Amino acid sequence: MKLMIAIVQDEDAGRLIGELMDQNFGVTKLATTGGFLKSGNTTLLIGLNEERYDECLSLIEKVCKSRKQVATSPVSMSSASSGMYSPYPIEVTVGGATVFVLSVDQFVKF
Ligand code: 2BA
Repeated sequence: MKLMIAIVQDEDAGRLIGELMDQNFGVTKLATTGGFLKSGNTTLLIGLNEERYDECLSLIEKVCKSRKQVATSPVSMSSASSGMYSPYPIEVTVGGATVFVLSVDQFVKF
């Protein structure tokens, strides 16, 4: 058995959960926050049998779109003349999805 941890954008989460449920995957949704943008995203825990691994990954890839976001960089640039630090806007491409796959030693339901 595998545990898929998929970090997706909030905009894609509802549709992805719907499609996963339609295909009888078990899903748990967590409200999470990205460390870089410090804005909300969604983390899904999906426990599945190895035979369904490709099917699940394909669904995630199909639904989750990459998007550009403008963020104020947490990394500051130093101004040589003033010695002041000022944040500046940067564009980053977020997603489609960041997926970690773990092998599950044991799966128990009471
Ligand atoms: P955030 O940490 O808020 O990152 C959002 C996007 O900002 C990233 O998109 C990436 O394009 C950019 N980014 C992140 N760190 C950066 C840096 N040091 N310099 C420049 N740009 C940077 P994604 O890579 O698609 O990641 C989307 C979200 O997935 C992340 O949100 C984070 O919540 C999660 N994530 C990504 N990689 C991860 C990892 N190795 N471990 C844990 N979570 C991860």
